[in-house]
Amino acid sequence: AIASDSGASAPSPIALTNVRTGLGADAIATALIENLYCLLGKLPQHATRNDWYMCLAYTVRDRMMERYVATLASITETNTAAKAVAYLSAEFLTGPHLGNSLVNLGIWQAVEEALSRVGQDDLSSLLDQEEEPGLGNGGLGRLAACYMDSLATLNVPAIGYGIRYEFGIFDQAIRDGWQVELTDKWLRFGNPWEIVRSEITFDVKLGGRTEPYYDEAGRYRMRWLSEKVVKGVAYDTPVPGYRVPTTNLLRLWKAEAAESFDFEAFNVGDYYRAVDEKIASETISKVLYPNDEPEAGKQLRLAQQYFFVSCSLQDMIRLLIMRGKPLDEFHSYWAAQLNDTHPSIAVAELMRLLVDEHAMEWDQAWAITQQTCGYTNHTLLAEALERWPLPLFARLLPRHLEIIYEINRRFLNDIRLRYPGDDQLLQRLSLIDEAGGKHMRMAHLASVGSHAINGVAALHTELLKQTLLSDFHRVAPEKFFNVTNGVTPRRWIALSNPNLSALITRKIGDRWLADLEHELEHLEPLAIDGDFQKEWQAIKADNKRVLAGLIKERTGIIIEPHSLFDIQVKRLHEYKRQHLNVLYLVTLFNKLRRVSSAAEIPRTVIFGGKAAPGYRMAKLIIKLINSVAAAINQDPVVSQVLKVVFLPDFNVKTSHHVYPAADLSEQISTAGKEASGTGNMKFAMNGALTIGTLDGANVEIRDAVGHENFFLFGLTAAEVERLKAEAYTPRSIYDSNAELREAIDLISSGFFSNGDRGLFQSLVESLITRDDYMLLADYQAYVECQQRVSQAYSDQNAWTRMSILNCARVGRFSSDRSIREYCRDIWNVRPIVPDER
Ligand code: B1H
Repeated sequence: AIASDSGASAPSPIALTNVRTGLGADAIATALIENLYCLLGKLPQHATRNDWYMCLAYTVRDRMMERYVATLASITETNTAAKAVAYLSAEFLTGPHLGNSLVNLGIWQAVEEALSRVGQDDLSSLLDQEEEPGLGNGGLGRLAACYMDSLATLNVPAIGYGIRYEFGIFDQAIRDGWQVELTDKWLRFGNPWEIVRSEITFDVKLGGRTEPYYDEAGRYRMRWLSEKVVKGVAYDTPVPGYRVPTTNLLRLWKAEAAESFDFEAFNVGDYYRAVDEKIASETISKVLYPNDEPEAGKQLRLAQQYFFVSCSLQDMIRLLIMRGKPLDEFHSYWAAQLNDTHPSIAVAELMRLLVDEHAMEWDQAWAITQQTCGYTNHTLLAEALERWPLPLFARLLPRHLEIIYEINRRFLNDIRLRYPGDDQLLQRLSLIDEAGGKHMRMAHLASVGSHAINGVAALHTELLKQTLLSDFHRVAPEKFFNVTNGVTPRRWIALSNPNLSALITRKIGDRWLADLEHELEHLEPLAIDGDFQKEWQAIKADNKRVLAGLIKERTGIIIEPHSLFDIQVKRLHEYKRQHLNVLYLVTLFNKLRRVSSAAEIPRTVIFGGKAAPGYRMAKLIIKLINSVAAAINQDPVVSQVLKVVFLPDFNVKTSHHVYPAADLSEQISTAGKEASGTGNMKFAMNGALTIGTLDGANVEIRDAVGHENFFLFGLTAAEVERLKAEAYTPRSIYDSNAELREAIDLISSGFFSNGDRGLFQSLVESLITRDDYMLLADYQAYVECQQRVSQAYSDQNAWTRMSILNCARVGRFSSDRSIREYCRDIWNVRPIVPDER
């Protein structure tokens, strides 16, 4: 039976061949014309490209509804035992929906055929119409989207809960070599993928004070008299699994005024104040914070977090009650995963809902909260750890502050019993940092309130246990798990690299996209097959031509498709060391100006990525890349063998063309700093070789593909720490390495900045005097490793063999594997088989 989300029983299932559901070309063609007419009010002869995109999107969405409704029923109906996952994340970087939906529903060809029947021959131009929802900064938000794809594909019922930002991550333009930020108006032409659930709304209180009272049973209780209330409205986007009956949902909350008019103000004639209130409420879901680090002390950021967490938990309780289950079984029906600390206020909010709103005893509420929550840590960087100044926290969430004090009191008392007299330990574990101005430590709240804590790659989890959360590891080692990140092969191979996908299917059958872990390795024997190598090379060459076309269109730079495509795409950050890559480029430039370049392997070095608007050094690195690129590209000799490109506005959509075109993947972070990385996996799946440090998931990728098929360089995490402890002096490296000095001096000289010697001075200074990220320590090893890359590339057959092996051996980096591990180790959830519905 199919039930609606409102709990009412629905009419019997609609026939599969209905014009709104049929998956064949006939039904789709009819539906296109009908939707164009009924939803957009257009006849085919008047339809614009965007009209066609919109009616195609609606037509595809229609085709998900039956599975969507049925999946939802499995978590709303009484008599179902299925435990569901609530993935709580401040970011979901889904990327465009259309192409992915066609892949997952298996209707790509039917849609192409239907389009040609209605006179539209160019599916790719319609795919291009879609404005991507940029509701995330980078890896963390994209991981959440990959996990939603895998949850659905594995038939695990799940809801992704987050924020429907009106403005996502900014669009990046490059002017005079500098990054310029433009607002992302992704909703400008409407969003055909979402369904607004005007009836699913929750009130969220903010500010004010608390007050004790005695309830009817004479129990001493607390109530929260808030200063204001905002309303969250649910916007649902279906998430179809890959060729399975499950279609999950992404439920994003939009903030609205609790009352669209403040009638009291209106009645006393203060119409403008009434409207102001409305605007203030809507501000909460207005814009994504564009930093890949927390915004220190920003009240709005905390309000965003609390807003979406409160709506989500209230919704989860509503759904449980709808299923006819008692509240004390909450944890048997929900596993809530906290994607970093951004949703960690969930620990206190669930306690508040259970204790204050539903009158549950503290101990029982605490047991439920801990059993429900799991916490994923994504970074060890000190500056990326969320801490809220207590006064700010108290002002916005006075009741939660009390609850957290009580959680802390009980937690520390328990520690006192187990470790008598260790006051230092208590201070280090406390949820409150008492040093300086008092702060709330959100990673501690998440750790105490969860039954499981995980890092995102083996090395990262080890470091997490040894450093950031070592005390928590000491007092509760059983809570710790590793779940190495993964990426969905549906988007990152099938959709982005259709030709490679077709080749793989021709050779090993079509099961690999649903079982990458076990199937992809069947490619291995083909690595030495000459004919297969030729086909592999031809596809890579095609993909490089496509990217070359895109680069010409976006930057005007003409690149040589036969050159080695050496690519570094990721957020700009000093620890990711894009400027180490630049130091190598300047070194190469110096060398090529001196000696004949004839012997050099031609390279195109491509950068892409956004810098946080307030991160000055990251923006300066973008300027440096563009300045060095300009000098190299206009040098008549050097540009014969070397071109450098900064591809503006790197996002999910652009990235579809980037990963498949790479020969070399740059993963060169300072060891110990990149928690996992996920771009490293996308590149390898598409046959790029990696040049990288022993950091994040690189370690596991290298083990998987074979050490001989990976270009390793640089210090290990342990060596970095040791060197730091021994008083690292970058200047002595600068003094003793002539090539390095020449490169740095050329940057200082003003050569790349029209004689302006001041422009890059702060960057050069930081390298020579502090070099927090150890570029100079790794410089020589990197340059030499790049020489090994060039040599290896000169033997195309050997390179192709390594490329095939890289792809064939990275099956375990599918997000399906990651999600299976979360299900088994952390969530204790099982797939629902279709006939259980
Ligand atoms: C990652 C973040 C992050 N780690 C704060 N931490 C943010 C922190 O808006 N904020 O405040 C946003 C993002 N993002 C990344 O997560 C890691 O750097 C990558 O190494 C990792 O692959 C990715 C997914 O686990």
